[in-house]
Amino acid sequence: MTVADHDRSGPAWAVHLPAGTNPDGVDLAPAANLTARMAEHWRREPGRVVLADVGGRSLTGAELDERTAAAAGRFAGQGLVAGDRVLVSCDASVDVAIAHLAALRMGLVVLPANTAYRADELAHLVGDADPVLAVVDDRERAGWLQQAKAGLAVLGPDLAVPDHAVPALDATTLTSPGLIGYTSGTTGRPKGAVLSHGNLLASAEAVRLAWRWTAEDRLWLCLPLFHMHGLGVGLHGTLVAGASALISPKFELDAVLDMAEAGRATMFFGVPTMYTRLAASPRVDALARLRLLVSGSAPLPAELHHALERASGAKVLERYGMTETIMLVSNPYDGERRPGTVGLPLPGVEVRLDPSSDEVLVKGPNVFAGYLGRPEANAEAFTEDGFFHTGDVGRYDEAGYLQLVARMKELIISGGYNVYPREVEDALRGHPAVIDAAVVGVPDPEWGEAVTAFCETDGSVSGETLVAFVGDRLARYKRPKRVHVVDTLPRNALGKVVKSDLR
Ligand code: MCA
Ligand code: AMP
Repeated sequence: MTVADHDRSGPAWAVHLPAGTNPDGVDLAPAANLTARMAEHWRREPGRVVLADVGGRSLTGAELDERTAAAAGRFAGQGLVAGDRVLVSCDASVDVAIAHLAALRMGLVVLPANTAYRADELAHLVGDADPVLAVVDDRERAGWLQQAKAGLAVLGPDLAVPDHAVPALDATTLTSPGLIGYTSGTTGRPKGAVLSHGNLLASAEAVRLAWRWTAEDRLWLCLPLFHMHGLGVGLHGTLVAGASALISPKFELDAVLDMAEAGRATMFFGVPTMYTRLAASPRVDALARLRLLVSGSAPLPAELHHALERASGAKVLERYGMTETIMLVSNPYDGERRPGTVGLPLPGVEVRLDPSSDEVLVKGPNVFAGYLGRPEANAEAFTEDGFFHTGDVGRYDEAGYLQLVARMKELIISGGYNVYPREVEDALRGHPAVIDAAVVGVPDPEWGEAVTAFCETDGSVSGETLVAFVGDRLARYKRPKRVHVVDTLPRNALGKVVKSDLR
């Protein structure tokens, strides 16, 4: 079925529902908050395994219920109360999932932070959101955090502090904040997108319905748990569906193929860079054993979609999301999956294109209410009738599927990670030999876009030195893959660098 075959009288998203489902009966907030919804499953089927890791550890629903309650007690013992903020920066593991869920259950607000962040990037988050405690799995990052805020309490993901009385659990409301996801939005330094329990629950419910996610599913979860893809979709989606996830701290090609061959999982979520590597493997046909392969966070080239299908028979399902909105648009599970498109709005989501710019505007229970402490940015982020400006430019294809054709925001997406040119340019300008710098994304077969810098210098520095210089200051994935030292940057009559000439 394509959207053209679909009954147009209902919402556009009804195409995602199983045949015979009445869209009016869809409830994207079927519990008081996100964790209450998860806990329903733990109580109903206490013996079902819900989380496992590649090391062979596994937890049933009853065990996860108990472990998260105990972890909440430990947070309480450190003096934390509902509404307090906790920064979490750890490689994916069952322990960090427990700490995260415990925090949500007792009403703490989680600030997930990339483990690649360096001192300045962490200091920005700490200065902006003022966490009272950090959960970190690395001494160097713990030290940077404590430099940024003297006296900040830091625990490892095992929360090795004494047990304490368990506070009230699952008692927040749908409007209570649950997560603050840092993203640069359309401009400037990273801003904290405040996502409520209602936003997180609505998005998890929407993908549960659209992707036919059931308790029988096992997700191979090798995405980081500090971005919405791994956390809001992978972890929350699993637990809202009453399903299970196998957590791996790293994407490893052979591990994914072994898992698929052995039938250890039914679903895999990845970024296009992962699919590029999978497509190059002679064992890629193993992917056909999975019920569902989802791609997102960056464009999946249509040729890659076709190559994967030719080699394995699997048709990857591409979807579109953002930190501020979690999941927005998806190709249908049952209908046609159209390569080069992101599909149709997910349940509850309204999408429209700005008539003058074709910018994608969105509204729905999944969309955040605003950035932390940024009244000006918030005023610009929404239309008068409450649609959020995504900064992505779209158009509809002949079947009514959304295609993302450009970005209005100055964003480079490398391997599924966002890199803001301004941040890299500022780091380069911090080198005494650099007069000016311009950073662009250059199409790249592995990373999608490769961060590439052009620098006007005094002649005393090499490109390699500048790459290393940036690498010491910013997360390493932001480091330019190439720095070109140039005599002059192309500028327009106003003196502004013409980036299109550089690309
Ligand atoms: C690692 N490196 C990178 C990247 N990742 N360089 C550029 N871009 C990257 N994304 C560099 C490292 O700095 C290192 O360089 C070298 O590659 C090897 O590092 P390693 O960690 O071993 O790399 P990898 O394991 O091969 O990582 C590639 C990856 C990873 C698996 C594709 O980048 C990844 O997990 N990406 C997914 C990110 C994600 O979850 N995005 C979702 C955000 P050196 O050795 O020189 O230091 S967007 C989102 O959440 C929204 C809601 C959405 O729509 O999903
Ligand atoms: P983030 O701010 O990290 O949440 O990144 C969100 C951005 O990633 C979106 O605004 C899009 O530009 C991009 N994105 C996510 N999924 C897709 C996709 N399937 N195709 C193209 N771009 C995507």
